[in-house]
Amino acid sequence: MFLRYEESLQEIDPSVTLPYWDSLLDQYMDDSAASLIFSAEFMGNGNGEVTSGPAANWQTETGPLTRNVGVEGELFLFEEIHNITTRTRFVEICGMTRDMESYGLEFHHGDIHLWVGGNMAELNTAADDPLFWMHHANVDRIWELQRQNALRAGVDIDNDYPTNPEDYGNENHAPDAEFGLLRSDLRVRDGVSRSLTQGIYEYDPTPTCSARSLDCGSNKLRCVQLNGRHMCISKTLAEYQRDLEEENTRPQPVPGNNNNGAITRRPTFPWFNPRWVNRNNINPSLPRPVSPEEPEQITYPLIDQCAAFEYKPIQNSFCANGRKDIKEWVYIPVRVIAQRDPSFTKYDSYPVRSGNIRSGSDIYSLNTYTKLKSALNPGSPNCYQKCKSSQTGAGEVFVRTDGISYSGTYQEYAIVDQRLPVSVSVAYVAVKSPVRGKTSAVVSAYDSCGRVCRPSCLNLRTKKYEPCSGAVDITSHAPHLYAYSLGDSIMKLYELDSFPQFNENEIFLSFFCDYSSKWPWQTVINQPLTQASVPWSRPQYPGLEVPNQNSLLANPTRTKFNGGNSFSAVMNSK
Ligand SMILES: [Cu+2]
Repeated sequence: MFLRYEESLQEIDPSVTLPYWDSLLDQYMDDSAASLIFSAEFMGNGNGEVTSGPAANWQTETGPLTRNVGVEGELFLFEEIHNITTRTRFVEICGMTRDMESYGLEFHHGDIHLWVGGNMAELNTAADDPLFWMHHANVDRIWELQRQNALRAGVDIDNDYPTNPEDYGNENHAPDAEFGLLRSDLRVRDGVSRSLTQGIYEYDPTPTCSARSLDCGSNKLRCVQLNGRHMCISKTLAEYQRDLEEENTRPQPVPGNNNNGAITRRPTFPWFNPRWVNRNNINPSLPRPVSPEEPEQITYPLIDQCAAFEYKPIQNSFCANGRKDIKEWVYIPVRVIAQRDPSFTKYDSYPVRSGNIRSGSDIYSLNTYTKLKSALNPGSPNCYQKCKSSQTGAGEVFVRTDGISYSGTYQEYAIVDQRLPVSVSVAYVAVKSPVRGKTSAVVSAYDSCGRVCRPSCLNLRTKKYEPCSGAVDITSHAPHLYAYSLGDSIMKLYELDSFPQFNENEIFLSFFCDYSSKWPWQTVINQPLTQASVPWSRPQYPGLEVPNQNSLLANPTRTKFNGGNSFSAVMNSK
């Protein structure tokens, strides 16, 4: 597909070659969203409507091209690419039922879609963003590195396409399915064959640096050392401009001087965070790469979990079934109960005992209260490496709606008090208006580290919340549990007559972000697809349905959330 794409571009401009976006260059920056790639010189701004760069003010079918970079998701990690490119069999990296977290190229590639956000985060609009093509060119590059490794191991590449339906997924990816792209002579399995991959294209190597050569080959990159390993990372726009200025004020070469006047200096890394620590978590039982390009002992930079961050606004597209209008949406309130993040270790308010400040554990910490701790019983689920935590104690919990009966998503976040062992907040999220027919949607919640929260729904009889799937049916029958605007939704929750009262019973969905290691939807797995299985499916209130298990249950053993099912369907990226 990429060859055809490149050929088409070359019909207009023969000098065009496809660039790939090696997002590793951005991942290990302190603030990846500040990368130079999101400047006018490269891909344009990363937040909200794209108004600079080559795609400035593009109108797509679903409205203006938008991005929400760095709000959720994650860029490729060094470790992920290493794991994938050291496999020798294609099935190891493509299967949805295999160890996706270690080797799933498809699985990890979806995190970048989410990280860019906006158009990129939705399956049907992702290709609107030019970054999509550069990201996918990179996915293909990683695949090619794996293929080269397989060739070195003597794998019969031409016959390496998986034949087990569990491995290749849906029928469009069956080995004998049609290749498409006007090539009726080809089948999907031919996509890995030598005839289609050898001698036709190659990938430029990604920039590297070493102790001997700190030059990354571009003045937009710099070399950093993390745990003894040198790697190139992108500059921010500010760093790039500062370096350019320095360059301009540098003494000009003096004729006859041997070193041409060049100043040899080690780069300084003001943003380098000493808290990036060594990690040695490679599974020793993993097979070694056939031709390891890395030294025996590999250490990976661990990203600071407590990096300072700013809340970034989210630009929703308000697009439902192709109609782009906030009037097509209604608002529902969602309660978020968040436990203190176990990795949020210290808030600088300490107990004083016998006249001394005891700074081992702050006064809010769960560790201080044995009874409370055993009642809340926090786990330690898997999460994105680069998750965010604020020193003020304010934390984000994202709440997202994905249409079932319509095409469209909505994203919002609640700000929770991370200092407290447990705190409550409300987010107002939008779903398609049910005025022209019942609306079905899945509501999900997860924190900035990708850890999902457990949904529960109000049982109107017992007035208690009970585990549910988060999938809701919303009808226009009265009484409405939705409002036509965010403002009206707030008005429904509060009685503002004299002294504001809060009507908890108006909130039918509640999420508990408890850092449990358990799969949050456990209670609804394998229940029949009927509304009878849930306690409060009364007609006048939103009913509940079990979401599509195949799409939602990407991997029941982990709680890292991959943004719903948006990117579980793209398999064959070549
Ligand atoms: Cu993709």
